[in-house]
Amino acid sequence: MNYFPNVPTIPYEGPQSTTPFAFKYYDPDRVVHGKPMKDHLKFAMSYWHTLCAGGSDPFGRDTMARDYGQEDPMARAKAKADAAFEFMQKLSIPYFCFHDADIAPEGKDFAETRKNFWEIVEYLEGKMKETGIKLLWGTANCFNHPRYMHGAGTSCNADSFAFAAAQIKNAIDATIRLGGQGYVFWGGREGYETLLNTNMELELDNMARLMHMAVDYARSKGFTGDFYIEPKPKEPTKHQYDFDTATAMNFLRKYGLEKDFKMNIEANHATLAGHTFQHELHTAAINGAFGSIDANQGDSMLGWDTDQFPTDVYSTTLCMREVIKAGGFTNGGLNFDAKVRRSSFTYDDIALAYIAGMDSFALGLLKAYEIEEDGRIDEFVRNRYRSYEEGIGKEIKEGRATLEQLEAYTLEHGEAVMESGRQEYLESVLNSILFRGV
Ligand code: XLS
Ligand code: NI
Ligand code: NI
Repeated sequence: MNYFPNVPTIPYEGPQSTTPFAFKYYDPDRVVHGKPMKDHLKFAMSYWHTLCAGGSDPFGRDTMARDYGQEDPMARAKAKADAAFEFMQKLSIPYFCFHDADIAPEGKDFAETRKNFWEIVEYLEGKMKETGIKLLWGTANCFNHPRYMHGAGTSCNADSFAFAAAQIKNAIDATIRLGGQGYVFWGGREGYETLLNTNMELELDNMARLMHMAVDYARSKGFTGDFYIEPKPKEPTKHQYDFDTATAMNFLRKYGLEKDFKMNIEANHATLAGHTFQHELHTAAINGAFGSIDANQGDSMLGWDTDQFPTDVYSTTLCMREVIKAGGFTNGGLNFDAKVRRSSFTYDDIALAYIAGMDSFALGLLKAYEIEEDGRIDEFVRNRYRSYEEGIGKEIKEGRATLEQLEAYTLEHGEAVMESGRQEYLESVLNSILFRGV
């Protein structure tokens, strides 16, 4: 069966190419700074948006056929897996990510759901062996079902908490079985609408208890990968507990989870929090928590999580600059947590969207290294802080200065002499590198 009949195996044709089904910048084996592009970028396909999402929104039903020609739910799940692997092979995508609920249908009770799930996990395992495609990370969908209307780990109802734990146990087992090096907690319903009905302290304590259980269990089963929190400030709940990286770091440190958890930063979640994508990546990196990336972009005109394919090359370049500075990915990668627009409803559109996203990050990678080689921006930043390299600045930086000493210094030296931050100049340097050759 061929689920993407018009989509060929996508070749690299170079920047001059006008072929829609060809990469213009992503050349998987091209060596960039000692490493093939594919190892720098570690692209992953999101099972949910790519194979499951049908295009519905609050005002309209699905626009896209996602039944893979099968009526029976288990037959459909297998056809969906076939489609997934056909797609990844054609696009040269080396990894995928999934929620338990993406891959297999829900049964009449948890026992049947679990049976369905494991049947498909085995099916995926076979496909992975056949193709060499790997699992980047796994997760459990603890937000869609009505039992999670009050939260999962932060639910007021202990049976909902228990159900979530049962799902998470199986999702961890599957992640380990399939060789995944990451396990994600995105706090879908972990937040609240009003303090009139909420015990925030208990909810947060319980969330931490669930995460500790997950870590203890996974480590006891030999999992050596990373756990990730995926921060998001709002949507679905008004106050999401994992608002942004700084908030999530505070939570991890309060509960002693910071050794096992890193961040999975999603671009659209960063912008919903009023931050840039770069800010979130940088905050994670300086806190030793740079982990993985959900690659997408929002729309500056819209205040919700549109999960669009990332095509803004400024953003992909600044992102890859952070990735390079953080030393590159270890267990993480670039997962396209992105979906085609409702009106881009054909199977071809999915491939065209991935090509656009992968090319944008490949270009971002090349441009990020050009920024580094150019050196002007890094040099400007270094020079801007030179007052901390000697004299009183050095005393401050090395922790020796006191308020009395600084008072005496100020009395002696008088007013500070200021220098420009040169933002506009630096933006023009960035443009000159991005559009070099015009
Ligand atoms: C939703 C999240 C979700 C996570 C995985 O906004 O991005 O897709 O990545 O649960
Ligand atoms: Ni995400
Ligand atoms: Ni999102």
